[in-house]
Amino acid sequence: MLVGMLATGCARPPRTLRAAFAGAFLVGAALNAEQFSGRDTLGAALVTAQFNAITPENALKWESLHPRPGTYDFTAADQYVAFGERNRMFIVGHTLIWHKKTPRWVFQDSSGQPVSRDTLLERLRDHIKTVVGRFRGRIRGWDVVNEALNDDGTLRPTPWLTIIGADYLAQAFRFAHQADPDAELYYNDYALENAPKRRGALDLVRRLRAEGVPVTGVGLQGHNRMDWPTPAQQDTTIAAFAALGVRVMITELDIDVLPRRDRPAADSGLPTGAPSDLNPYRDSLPDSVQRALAQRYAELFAVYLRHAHDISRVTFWGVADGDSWLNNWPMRGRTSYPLLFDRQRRPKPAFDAVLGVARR
Ligand code: 9MR
Repeated sequence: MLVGMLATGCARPPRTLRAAFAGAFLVGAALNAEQFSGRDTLGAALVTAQFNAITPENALKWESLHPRPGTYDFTAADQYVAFGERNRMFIVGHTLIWHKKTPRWVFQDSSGQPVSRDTLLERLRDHIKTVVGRFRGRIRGWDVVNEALNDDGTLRPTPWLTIIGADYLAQAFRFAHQADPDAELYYNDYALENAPKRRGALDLVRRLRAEGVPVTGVGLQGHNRMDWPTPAQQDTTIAAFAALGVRVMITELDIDVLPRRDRPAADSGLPTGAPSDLNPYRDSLPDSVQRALAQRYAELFAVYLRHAHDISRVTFWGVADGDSWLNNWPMRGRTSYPLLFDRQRRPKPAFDAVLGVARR
């Protein structure tokens, strides 16, 4: 009977994201050390069942890998890559250049003065050669430059820009290409769905490619809200980058259901136990919001699927709600619900809604 059902196509449709979107795009998740070390057994099991691509949430940032001059620590990075290889996953590296999580020494000499352009370029070359070279042929795609743009589309005034100059991006991509000629190399940023920043990123990537710089993909991070971006903005953005001839990826997907108003400083926490309109769902998510989140995920996945030809991967920024950075942003101590699996690692209605899109 069962065999007959399978043969006639009446068997139950896939219950995993990786199977549901096979043939369309990879579905990935950002992993923390608890997951890729296997200490979080439930989390690790969910990852291997559901996903076929992984990104290290923090383990490959400069500060984690290269905390002091000449000192590299690959303990966590090696474990991350081994996890991906054991489970035959597409392994992403994140990230080579960022204005955050880069130790101060990188930009300073021994007396605390800014280093010269040549010194900083040499430090960058050494870092990229060492890190990308170590995982050559194993890490298949790198976020080479992360978040280099301001909201208005101009280059963000980071020490990379002020010390090296605007060609720091081209240099980073070239160093990465030398270290692993087969790796895909990405520019990754958030809020590219907003027109001014999108224009800046399109110009940047177009210019780099015209100069022969090996940029092969663009990562749209996808830190979304319930009302932003609209499906139309998402659609236009994917189409615009695809038209440049690069791979497009959704690289850090989540949807924030919590209110954003009256934003205190990022490092401030909520008073514990305080009733707060900034933390409205401390105990659970009301059904109405749960349904709205499911609907919103379905709406976005419908756009991704329409662009399956241009999109190579959709990666969630975390596995289950309890893991998400959004519990601590823009202030610490909130209870956030941005992903497809709840705090007990059970699938939420949003998970079924996303699978439903694949079946349409
Ligand atoms: O989720 C990450 C969080 O655990 C870190 O504390 C933070 C700083 O390193 O970075 C978070 O990930 C960011 C990613 O690396 C780049 N895009 C924005 C992500 C969310 O802040």
